[in-house]
Amino acid sequence: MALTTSQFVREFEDNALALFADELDQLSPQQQYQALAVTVKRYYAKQWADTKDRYDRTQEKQVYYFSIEFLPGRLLASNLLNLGIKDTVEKGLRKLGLDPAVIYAQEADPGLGNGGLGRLAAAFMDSMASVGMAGNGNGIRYQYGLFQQRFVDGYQVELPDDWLRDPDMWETRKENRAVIVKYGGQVALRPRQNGSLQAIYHDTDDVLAVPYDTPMVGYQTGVVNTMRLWSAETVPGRVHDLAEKARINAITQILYPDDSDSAGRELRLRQEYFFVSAGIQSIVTHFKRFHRDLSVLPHFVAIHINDTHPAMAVLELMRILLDEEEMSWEQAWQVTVATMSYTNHTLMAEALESWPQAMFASLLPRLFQIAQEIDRRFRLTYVRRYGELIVNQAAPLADGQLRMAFLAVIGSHAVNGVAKLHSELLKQSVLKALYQIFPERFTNETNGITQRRWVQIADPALATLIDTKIGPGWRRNPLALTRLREFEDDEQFLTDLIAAKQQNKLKLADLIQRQLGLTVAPASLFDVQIKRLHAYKRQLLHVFGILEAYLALKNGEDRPPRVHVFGAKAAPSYRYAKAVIKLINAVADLVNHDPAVNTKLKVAFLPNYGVSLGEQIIPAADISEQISLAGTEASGTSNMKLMATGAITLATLDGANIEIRDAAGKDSMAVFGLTAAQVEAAQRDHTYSARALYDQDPLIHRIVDMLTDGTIPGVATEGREIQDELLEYNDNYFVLADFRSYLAASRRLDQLSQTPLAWARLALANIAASGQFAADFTVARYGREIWQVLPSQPADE
Ligand code: GLS
Repeated sequence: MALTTSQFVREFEDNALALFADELDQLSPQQQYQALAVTVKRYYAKQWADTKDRYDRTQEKQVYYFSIEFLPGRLLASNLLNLGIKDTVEKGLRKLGLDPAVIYAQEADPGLGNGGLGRLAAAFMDSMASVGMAGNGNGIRYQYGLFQQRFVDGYQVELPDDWLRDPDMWETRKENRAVIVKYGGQVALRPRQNGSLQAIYHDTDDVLAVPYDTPMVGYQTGVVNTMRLWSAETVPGRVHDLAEKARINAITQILYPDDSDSAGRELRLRQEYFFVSAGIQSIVTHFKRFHRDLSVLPHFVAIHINDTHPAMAVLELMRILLDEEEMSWEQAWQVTVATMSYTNHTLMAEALESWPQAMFASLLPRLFQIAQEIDRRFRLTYVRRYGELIVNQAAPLADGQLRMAFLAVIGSHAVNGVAKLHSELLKQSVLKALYQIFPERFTNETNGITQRRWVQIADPALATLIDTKIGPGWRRNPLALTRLREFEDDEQFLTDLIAAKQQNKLKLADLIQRQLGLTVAPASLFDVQIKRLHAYKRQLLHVFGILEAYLALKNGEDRPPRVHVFGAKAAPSYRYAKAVIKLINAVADLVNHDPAVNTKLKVAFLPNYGVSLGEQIIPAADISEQISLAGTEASGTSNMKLMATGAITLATLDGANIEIRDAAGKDSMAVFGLTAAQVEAAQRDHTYSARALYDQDPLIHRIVDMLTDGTIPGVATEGREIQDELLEYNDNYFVLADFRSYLAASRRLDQLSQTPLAWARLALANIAASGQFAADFTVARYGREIWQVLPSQPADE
């Protein structure tokens, strides 16, 4: 959009005055932020209204992305960038004597997700608007996001994430679009005249679902899509006692702080039904304003089930089509399957949700009847062809449980994993039986990231440098980054790349100093691992690498200096993960205070990792640790963000690491460890013995002993627990098995760092190859292959 600096300054001042009845310089930074946000809101409001109006007029197919998590990050800078007015606004702010960075930092980072899954959902929203697809988010407006993490004496302490304490400046409450969600009660079925059954509900608990809409501003497309988050309230005019009110408020009060762990609690089930039912009801209501015949729904609407949490969308759409629209079962089923699609995001058994049938039936009696009928028809249809065994393995109801992933596959026309390896493993393991029955439904859609946030906003030094070589075209079409390959022998450019990275490292060093009181040398290698804390991600392997370096340095060996940067939250109930947090902090204490090593080795564990902290860490990384046990990380996305800003990946052949290596070239990644097939074989044949490695390898012996022999102060309990996991429970994630090979790969990086130009060349290869991992391309593929919607602004892939 066209905006001059002076126009912006005038409008900003006006808005500040109107909001706070004061001049700008009298306002707190938070008030200045609010006035600025209001100003920006005015710049996109018309585009937002126009986009909605256009969708209504043209009836272009709408994608509804159902996700229990969204992690959009701060939106101010992103909205400015996408509107094309970031430079103008920043110039205006400076003219007024204001620091844009200080104002940006006023915005709360919406913590409405745990990790990669929620961040991916938010990236998809940004990308759909940016490629001109009609994408709508549907989720929960949690009053409290994921906890704020502090460290006290090295232990994780969880504080409430009261992200709505200052108002969310972007959301708009849409009272006029509220719907009622019903729980519990009884259902009676009565035959209708046309032979179908009418469901009559008694004694239900009713909750009002009020939507809050947040704009998803496309990157200079004029498209502004909507992310709709639902909040639970009491139904006006009904009498509720206090306990009932509290029960209703609880539905959208907190985000479950679990990632790969299914919380398995009734409240979670209520949450899931809440946003699913509200979302489907509002889709159908909106659709009926324009169409009489619901059988054409799949031509105009695609509903995406992001992981199993919204899988009951299948049941809810069936309920509405059967009970409210009086469709026959056959027709309702055909419409539902054609409308739904499903992404699986993990192989972790504990994350594949299933609900005790009794619990499900009492909270959602009508949905349970529908699930039973789906199960009955599924068995009937396929048992003759596939046999009892396979049908039992694949059916939604078994062993007293309702298995949501299976329901999602049966009720969808397309199912995908999130990286090539993951999509293959799905077919061979958890969804094997269903793959035999519905092979044509299975596809792969490798995850993606938004270079807008991670490069353009978070790494302006790199972004401007790239512009000087290939022009700004990559900002719209990240594939243009491949042209950077032409400069791999341009020493001046490589030197400039190093300088840009150095500038980012200085900034991170400053943050580490401020947050931890720890001085780190920006000339060191910054070795970064940022992700949820989970045994399979193997932060422990990284710690063992640090301990090996510690021993070597103590022994007088010389090593290039390294700073190990961690960011990770552990689920509050996940004991092992919390033990590893304590261990990392204790190792940090040990090495950071030991003058014999601390000029060469530092450990910085920054608390409260999230999108905003990621924006500060990622551009400063030299090494990206992607070291999960092969076959366990579905895709990973920090691997893509870190490569895009020129870190070199230290990785197992897991998740999307494999595709990153294929894209950037074999030598551009330091690969180590067992392959997924090797791990599978070792598990199947029981050939792995951690104890044997401990007994045979003196270095492993020494390091495992360090957990309990007092070398690392303060970890008597945690060290013992971790040691037991390794030796008594045979090291479920093969940390010891991969340790030697991890070390060797890490030492290769030490070697490489001795030749800065060679290092920079590999960094460049990674940056140049990162374009294909743009979420813009990922959503375009989903559009083509799954949702049958085309981007209106195709970037040339
Ligand atoms: C996850 C996977 O663990 C990640 O590997 C993946 O990148 C992400 C997005 O697809 O989804 N699954 C999950 O439950 N949490 C994740 O972050």
